[in-house]
Amino acid sequence: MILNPSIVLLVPPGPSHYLTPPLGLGYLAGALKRLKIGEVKILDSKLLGFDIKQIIECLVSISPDFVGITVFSMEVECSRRLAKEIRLKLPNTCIIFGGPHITALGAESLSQFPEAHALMSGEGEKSFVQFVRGVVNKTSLEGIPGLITRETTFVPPEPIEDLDSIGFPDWELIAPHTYPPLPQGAFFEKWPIAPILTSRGCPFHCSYCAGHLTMGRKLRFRSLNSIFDEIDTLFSKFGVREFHIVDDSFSQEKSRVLEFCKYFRKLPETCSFTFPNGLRLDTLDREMLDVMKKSGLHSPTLGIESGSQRILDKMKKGLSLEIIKEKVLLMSDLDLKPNAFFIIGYPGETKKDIQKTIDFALSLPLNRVQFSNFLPLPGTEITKELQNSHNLERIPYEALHYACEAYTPKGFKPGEIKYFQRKANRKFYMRPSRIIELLKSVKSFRHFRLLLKRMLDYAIKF
Ligand code: B12
Ligand code: SF4
Repeated sequence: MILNPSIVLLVPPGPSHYLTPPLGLGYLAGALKRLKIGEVKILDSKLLGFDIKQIIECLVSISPDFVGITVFSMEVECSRRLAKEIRLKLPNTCIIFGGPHITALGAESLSQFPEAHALMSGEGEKSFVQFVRGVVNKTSLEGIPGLITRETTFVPPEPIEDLDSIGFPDWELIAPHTYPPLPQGAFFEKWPIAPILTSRGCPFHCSYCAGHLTMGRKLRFRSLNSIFDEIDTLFSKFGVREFHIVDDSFSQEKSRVLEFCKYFRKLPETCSFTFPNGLRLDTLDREMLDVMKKSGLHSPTLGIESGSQRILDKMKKGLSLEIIKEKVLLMSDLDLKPNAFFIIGYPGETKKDIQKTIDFALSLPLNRVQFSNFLPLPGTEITKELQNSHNLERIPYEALHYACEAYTPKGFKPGEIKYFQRKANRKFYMRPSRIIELLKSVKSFRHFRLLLKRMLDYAIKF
């Protein structure tokens, strides 16, 4: 029996430019720590700039009993190679995969990861603890929600109803100040930054979104006390001054938002917060936005997605162009400097629709935008539709990244969607007002260097 198992939770290398503390692994480490299970380490190979060889060297020096790897769909290939190497060099280490890709594919991903001993679908805080305990104590692994192995019967994952019961991420292991000043969205007001999750789930049905696969459609809230405790810890122990709320649906309950702001304003030093993943527009009103602005909100990102009503309807976005315009103008009026996400190349889209999206983006007082190419993410409604209608023979996992053309809609030549993406970016950013604003948003020489490096990398790779 292993008395005090050594557990390494690992972020695999990958093509993404994003570098933020891995909240999911932080939560898993927090759950293990609270129950005093094992010696846990988080190895963020993106942060360390490690390739597979360096990861293996590091793992060999630790010789862990368990390696838990988080996988996004675009990282399947390198995660598979990584597992192969781990199995070769550390044959006694138990390898388990989890994260959005595993959750989307379920048991189907067993064949993608033949070296894995187990996979975990859904939220992992409770089930991963049960799994580690089961392996360590050599007890049955049957009945653990979300666990996928070649030997056990699959029981679907169970959403964690009482979010307070799982506590916080283990921030010691993903300390915000160790991450470079290049968060999601690349710009910020204050530093250091911590991502924070105040709720899980989203009741909407956007057809391209995979969020509900892990977090479900039912909104589950943490108590305000628990959120404030975490903010206090991050503020006083880790010096965090900006909070990036990564909820899928933060603004759904107005009274909760107002309470959150009331507390946030009382922090001993002025702090800022924002929503880098997208804030639902229809739930926002002037009072809420005004209070959020006075409490430290800056440049929230909005999920606008399209300037064509026809495409918005196809996406099941539940938003009209009029509402979008009204809310963006309201935000601009309050000097909130909104940013926005747009999707280019959605199935069924025409060149006219794309032009409408570009024109719409240019017509709005937006601060920054991201034009992403449409990603047929596994398990989403639109991907299933494409598969069922034989319009997507194979999901190109390695291309499931906003900069790649992972899908070319009918009526377009391969590469044309990328061309429109570049055109949209050029049209938006090559305006004096945007260039000045971007330059004004650079915080330091280090920030400038990192931005430049990312831009060059982007130009070379994509
Ligand atoms: C915040 C966020 C980001 C952040 C941080 C991501 C990170 N590394 O944590 C940033 C900005 C970096 C990001 C980037 C991208 N993202 Co993102 N992101 C999210 C978002 C909104 C929340 C993720 C989060 O923090 N959740 C909270 C934590 C607690 O949950 P979690 O990370 O899923 O972890 C839990 C479980 O998955 C599981 N688990 C996770 N790992 C492991 C490992 C083991 C061993 C076990 C047992 C369990 C386990 O247990 C954890 C605790 O419950 C989700 C939407 C959503 N609702 O899930 C999209 C989402 C995960 N992102 C998505 C995508 C596509 C991307 C990008 C590829 C998009 C792009 N622009 O190109 C990039 C690239 C990411 C990368 N790998 O570098 C997709 C993923 C789909 C897929 N099949 O891969 C999602 C689902 C959104 C969508 N579009 O539908 N993202
Ligand atoms: S895109 Fe946003 S609003 Fe739509 S279902 Fe996903 S998380 Fe919810």
